[in-house]
Amino acid sequence: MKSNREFATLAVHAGEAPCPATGALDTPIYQSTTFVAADSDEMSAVYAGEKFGYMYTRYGNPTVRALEEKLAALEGGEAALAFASGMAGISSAIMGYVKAGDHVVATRMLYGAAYNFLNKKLPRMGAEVTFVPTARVDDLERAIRPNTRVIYFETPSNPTLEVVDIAALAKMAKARGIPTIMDNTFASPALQQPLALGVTVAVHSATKYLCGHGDAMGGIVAGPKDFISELVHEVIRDYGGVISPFNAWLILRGIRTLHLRMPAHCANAQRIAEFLAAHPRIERVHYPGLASHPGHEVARRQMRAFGAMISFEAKGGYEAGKRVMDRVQLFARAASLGDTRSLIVHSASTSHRAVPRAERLAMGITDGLVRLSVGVEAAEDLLADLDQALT
Ligand code: LCS
Repeated sequence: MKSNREFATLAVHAGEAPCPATGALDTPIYQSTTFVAADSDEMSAVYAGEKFGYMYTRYGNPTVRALEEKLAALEGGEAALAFASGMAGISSAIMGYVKAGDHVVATRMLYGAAYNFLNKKLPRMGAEVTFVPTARVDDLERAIRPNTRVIYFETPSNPTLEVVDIAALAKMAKARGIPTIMDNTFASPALQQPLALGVTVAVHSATKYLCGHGDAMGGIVAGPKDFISELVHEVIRDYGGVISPFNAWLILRGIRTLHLRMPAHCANAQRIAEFLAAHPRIERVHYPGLASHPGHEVARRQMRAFGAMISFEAKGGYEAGKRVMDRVQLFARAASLGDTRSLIVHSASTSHRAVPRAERLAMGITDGLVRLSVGVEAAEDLLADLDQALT
């Protein structure tokens, strides 16, 4: 849905309207698996797609629809589709394009499960994937083959915060007629608008900033109407990764404050990144908001603010990283991100413990790497917590 309204207005209103039957202002949770037709002709018309109507929640649900319309508006896409989780959305979006015999180009710096899907599941279906170890558009272009069907990437990336030049990559791919899929989870549409920069399809773990409160899983795919319609008919109906109406409602509620939460997250993150960069116990800080970050200039061009994910390397390697995670008192030792509460993980001993060390190091995940998801608490309290944990 394209609209001239400002982002904040869309975050509050898009996709939602008072219930015409009861006047309920908030979108009801249509906790129903099935919907009744007036007669056989009406049901037949709905099944045939000749008449709009709900039949069965895996095929569509009014609460889920509200979430999809809100996201289509926020991402500036023609349409959007909600899924049970970010991974349900990501795998479905990729399967929406790729078939046996096709080739995919992807950046190597990806969320682990997205990498595994591309690396392990797609080859089983007869497709090939080339992973490019840098964020450079030239390197991605060199990996293209005549049968490359899609380019998949993520920026800023999880957990090393690499930045890809979205407009440059989209332009190169478009010139070669190859669709692009971009994971916009770390930035959210409040900070970064991939479709406006030329990307074909934006995907999200709605579990993160969109929901914002760490209480519901969800995924979003936003892009061209034809593609979304194909996903509805060819992928979600048969693979079944549909979101529950209650989770869709929680995420809808979260999104209404996305434009208020993101600046607070980002302001805290900027202060923490600067504090860490000057700290004697820290080797290196990865945050696109620091002038020293290799992607800083590109991030400045394509992001409204630099996000609230930071990773840093504690001096002293594995044990030092683990110690910081063990000593924090306010940061929660937890996976996930995008919560109002600040979260911390030492990657090598937790999320990446199964990845062989050489492979992990090649991904930039050093022994001492610690990832922060900076919440919306008072910055002073977060800084004091990190300071006491480091010293
Ligand atoms: N994309 C990114 C960038 C992510 O960080 C995640 C999850 C996903 C997709 C998948 O979304 P989900 O299916 O979980 O909704 N990231 C997680 C993380 O860093 N720790 O735990 C989950």
